[in-house]
Amino acid sequence: MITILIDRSGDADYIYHQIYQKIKEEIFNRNLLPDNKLPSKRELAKALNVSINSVNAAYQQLLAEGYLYSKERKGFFVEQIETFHASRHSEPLRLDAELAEEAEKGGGWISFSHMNVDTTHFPFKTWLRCEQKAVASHTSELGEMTHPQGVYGVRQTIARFIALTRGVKCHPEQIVISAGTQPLIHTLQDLLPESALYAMEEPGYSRIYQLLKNENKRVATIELDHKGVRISDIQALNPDVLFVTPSHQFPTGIIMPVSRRIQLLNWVSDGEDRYIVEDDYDSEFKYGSDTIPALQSLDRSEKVIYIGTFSKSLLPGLRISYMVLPQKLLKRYRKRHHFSIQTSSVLTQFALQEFIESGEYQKHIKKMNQIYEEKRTRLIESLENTFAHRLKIKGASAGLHFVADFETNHSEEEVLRRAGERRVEIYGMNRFILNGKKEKQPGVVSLVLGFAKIGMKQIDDGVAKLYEAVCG
Ligand code: 76U
Repeated sequence: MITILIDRSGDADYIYHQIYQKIKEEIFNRNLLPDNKLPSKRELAKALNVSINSVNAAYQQLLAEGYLYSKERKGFFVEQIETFHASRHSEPLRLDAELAEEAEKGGGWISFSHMNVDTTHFPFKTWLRCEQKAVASHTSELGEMTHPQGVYGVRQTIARFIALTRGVKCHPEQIVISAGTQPLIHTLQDLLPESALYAMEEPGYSRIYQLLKNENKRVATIELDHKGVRISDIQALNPDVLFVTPSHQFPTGIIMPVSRRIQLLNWVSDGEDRYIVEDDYDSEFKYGSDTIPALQSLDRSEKVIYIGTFSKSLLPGLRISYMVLPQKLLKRYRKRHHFSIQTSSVLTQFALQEFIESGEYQKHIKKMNQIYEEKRTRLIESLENTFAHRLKIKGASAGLHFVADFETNHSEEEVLRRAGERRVEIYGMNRFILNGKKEKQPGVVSLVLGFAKIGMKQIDDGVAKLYEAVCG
């Protein structure tokens, strides 16, 4: 008979679970061997002074997991199971030090990160109302599998909206929604030829560069002049796919003038399988003039893949981005991805639809344009007052960040470390150098200054700390 010491104290585990655990242990320890018969439920219940129900529940669970088998009118027997090859950890599994994460950065930080948005002015109540409405109007769809490209009605809303605000021409059928730009690029590279040569702006968006490298794609970089990617370099390199951020080059902030846009479109239309990917990540914010229509709006040969996101205009935490596929690529998508499952939350998609259709989105963008404009102006003023001639600001007429060159005796690494010691969150240009060949100007460090998250009242303090980090 198996001996089991039943713990009957108040905080002990359920009795059936104690029996189950003990029998399992005995099987692993080889005290109970394959085909050994277990005591009958009645016998064991009596021996342990527990109810038959408890023993039955333990046996049923062991049966369900495959530790036991039963024979009619004969009882329960130990199943034939393999022994483990590896010996058991005697202590609880310890996390390797290099994998350990810090739970929180702690408070008191001033953020010049280009990756954040202002959440203090986000209309959370309105958003929650849109979610409520979405639940009420689309209850059954929330319990179903939706289209791999995203909910059709939501795509209709997005198609109408980007036609209006960005001049993007497309049918809802061409839109693919996803939980971020990276998964979209991941899908896209799968639609393009295996051997395609990709070209990216230098400096540029390293998370996409890295993603393509990880996929073993051929990726080259193209240097910028004051209008954006250099057309002569594109012609010399002859890539199949060109990534650009024409509305506000990431991270330098160059706004590509129409002359360069037309050159790019002529280049792309001259090659049958060439494509341009337009990453329009922060075009909602433009200071001093209206927003500039998307490159896709000028495309006459269906060669531009337009990518948009709600990460800057709403919240990065929503995870809603989308791409507009030219029909040729859409056909390939439909063939290869009819089995795929939409990654973005359906509830969030419906809430977004409600948010846009009710006019709240436009209202929010208008308000945030003003708020960001004020922060941007104040930050530039503060930087100029503090750094005077030791500073040069570039690319500040759009988006939520700009680049500034600082005269300093420190290296970029030192400046960032010194900023971190002062609890200032900021990123340097090295983050955006993709293939590492860029020449550095001695005595100058380029930093990317995001102004979305910082509070108006924190700006002077943040700049003073930055001064200590750069010039101290
Ligand atoms: C996004 C560029 C160039 C797209 C961006 C961003 O996935 O839609 C930057 C960094 O939220 P998603 O990405 C939007 N294209 O800069 C937004 N910024 C990135 C995400 F925060 C990070 O790593 O430097």
